[in-house]
Amino acid sequence: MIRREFIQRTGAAAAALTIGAPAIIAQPQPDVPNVLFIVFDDLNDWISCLGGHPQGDSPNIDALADSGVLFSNAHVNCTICVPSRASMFSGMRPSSLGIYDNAGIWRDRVSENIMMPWTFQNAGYHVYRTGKFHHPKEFAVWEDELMMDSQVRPPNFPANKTSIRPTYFPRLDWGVVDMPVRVTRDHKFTNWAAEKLHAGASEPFFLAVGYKGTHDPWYVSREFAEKYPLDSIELPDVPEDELDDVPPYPQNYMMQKYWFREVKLHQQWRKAVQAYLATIAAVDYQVGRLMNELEDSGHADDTIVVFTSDHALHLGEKYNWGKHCAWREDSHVPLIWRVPWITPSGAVNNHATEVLDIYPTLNDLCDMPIHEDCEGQSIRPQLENPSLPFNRPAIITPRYEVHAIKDDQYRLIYYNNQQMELYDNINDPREHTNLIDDPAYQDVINDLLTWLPDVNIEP
Ligand SMILES: [Ca+2]
Ligand SMILES: [Ca+2]
Repeated sequence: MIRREFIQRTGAAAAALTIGAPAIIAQPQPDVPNVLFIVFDDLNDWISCLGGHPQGDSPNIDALADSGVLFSNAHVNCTICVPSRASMFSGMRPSSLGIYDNAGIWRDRVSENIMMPWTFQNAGYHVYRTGKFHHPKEFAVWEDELMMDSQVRPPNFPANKTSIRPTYFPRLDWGVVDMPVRVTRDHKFTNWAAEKLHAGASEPFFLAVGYKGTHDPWYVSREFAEKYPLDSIELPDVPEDELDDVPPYPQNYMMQKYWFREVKLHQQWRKAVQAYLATIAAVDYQVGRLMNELEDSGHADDTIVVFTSDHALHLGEKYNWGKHCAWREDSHVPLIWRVPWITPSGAVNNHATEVLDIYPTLNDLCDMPIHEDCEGQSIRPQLENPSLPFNRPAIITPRYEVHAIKDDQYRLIYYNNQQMELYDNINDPREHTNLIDDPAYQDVINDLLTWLPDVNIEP
């Protein structure tokens, strides 16, 4: 089994690297490193190394984390696809771009010359892409690419056999399908990336692999769904009074309560959770295949691997469904770095950080200039010494003039009508209790408010 091979290999490598503590870096630095950038679509923290769901099972992602540094408290800067990716690939905050939803067009706001793949191309890299990277349209920067084709609709559509008809239909669908893994898009993305690696992709290369499987609708091959029998599925904990302390702004404008009501009304909650867990397992399998191919290609020792997701999502938490809010369910994503000549293996950094820093960190590691409007910062110090904290909180901007300030302990959410929420993530990791009206926290609130962005460009 491919995934087992990968775990065994990385396990052996990790053991070799961690004899004695601290871990010793074994690899010499290449003259010019390659980059493998893996971006998931809508993957939350339900992978096993983050533990967001007790049944999450992602042995290959875990093995990747074990071979590098896992940032366990990483957050996206916007909680929906287009603005999140525009921010991640420009190194600029959504509030500086003025892009807050999927209607935003980054080309109207910034030059392509500062966007990640162009800068790598300008630096002499060969840039390749498969699957979803920029969104919604891709551009001619790629030397070669495999487009993100449409998902195969199962013959028994809708797979959940319900009459759910919210505006989001037909995406609000899921189920077990008799579709072999080899016909899925993600499998083809892996095959294509493997071909690039094995065919002697011209070096240095920047290879972007954008897996789609965790974006709904969730159609899951039987072999992955069977790991999650329906009657074993654990549902998210949603206290009855959960929304009593949530201010009107998010309740009125930021929640897809209707979708969740529909899901429950049609007795689909458990089935959707099952399907999402199974899609994570399915895409995790692809990560294992991809990492094996990287090893077999001979590029593993001179390639930076960075792994993340464009945002997370709710499956019932806060009586909500989907994304685009300011809570942990929307912003908390996996972030893994493996830089064989820098990162120790099996290290975890638990400090709050933001994906905005990926771009300048890649620039730094590849000895490229960081563009002057970039608002991220290189986290090379944390890659070299993963116990180091960061010098600022993560800032999540789901909407115009709406920000969450996330530091190591707290999440302060500020809405543009000045309603706010405050959660203590150490004592209340699921953010059930809003502390905003408790005078004991006034200093904490005042301190976090100083991090609100000064610039808020209109959409
Ligand atoms: Ca997405
Ligand atoms: Ca609550």
